[in-house]
Amino acid sequence: MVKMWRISLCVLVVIPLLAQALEIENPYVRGLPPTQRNTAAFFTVHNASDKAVELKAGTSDAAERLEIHSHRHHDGMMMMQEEGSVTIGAGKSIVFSPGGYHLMLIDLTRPVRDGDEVSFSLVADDGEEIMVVAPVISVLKEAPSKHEHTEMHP
Ligand SMILES: [Cu+2]
Repeated sequence: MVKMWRISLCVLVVIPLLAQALEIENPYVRGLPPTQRNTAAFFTVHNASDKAVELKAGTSDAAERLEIHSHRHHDGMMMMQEEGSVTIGAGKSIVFSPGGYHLMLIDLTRPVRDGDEVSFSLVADDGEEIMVVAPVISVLKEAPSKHEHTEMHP
């Protein structure tokens, strides 16, 4: 009984700490042919806290490194550009989606096929690491994007 009590106390204490300020919704990783060395992850990140949070790329079990990228129009072309971080205002969301912000998985360490799972993380400015497990969805199943044809990378 003592053990039981300890466990339930633990649950009571831990849950409020796990009520993260940041919520990752609808994550997925783009599945590409195995010849591709890089791919991208997409998701919506919501900041439920009352202060802005700065997010940086963390690590992944499927890539050597991660970078946050955005797309910019430059001389009529869509170019992608590395962002050191993104800041999400209090109560706000940022959508990572094809043609916009995305988390690049660079130098894949294993194939990422449709139906696989990939984990990746994001790191908040307070040092908290947010772990995400995302399904891989083939690029062929992705909803068409009006920017798709001008993207400079997979
Ligand atoms: Cu990119």
